[in-house]
Amino acid sequence: MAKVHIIMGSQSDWPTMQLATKPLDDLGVAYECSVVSAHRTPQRLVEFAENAETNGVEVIIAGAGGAAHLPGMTAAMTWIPVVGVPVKSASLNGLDSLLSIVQMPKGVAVATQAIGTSGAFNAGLMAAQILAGSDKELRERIKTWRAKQTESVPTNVE
Ligand code: RP5
Repeated sequence: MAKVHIIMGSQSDWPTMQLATKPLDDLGVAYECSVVSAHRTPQRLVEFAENAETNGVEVIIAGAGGAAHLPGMTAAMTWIPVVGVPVKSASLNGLDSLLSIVQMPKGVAVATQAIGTSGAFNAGLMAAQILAGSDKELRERIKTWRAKQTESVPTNVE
């Protein structure tokens, strides 16, 4: 099974969460994606979190919007690192999602990213960086990827 699992609260989160797959594809990191809702499918969440270690998952990316309890509840049920993505919501532009995800109580950690597509992209990058701690080849690919990004930024304003 893939070491990275991307979960999201709804199919409607996919246009945002698919950005997380971009750096993973670029860096050759395998992943799986599922809809798991803390509110609408709570039992699916329990099963996912309880079986994640057995299934070989090493990093979980969890995105949700509004009352975004998915990342925190997942983190509550597993020691596996959870990277949280606040999905932009219709009513409050994702500020509700951000605060729901970032304000974790001491003792249960979620690595919260920025609201929306930047956060989703960086969640993929963060997952790769976590895995790179024990994967030298991936580490080198990340260094190359970062160097290319740096080179792509022009000095001159056109
Ligand atoms: C959350 O509610 C989901 O993560 C999504 O961002 C939001 C709205 O879901 P839908 O009503 O579009 O399914 O649980």
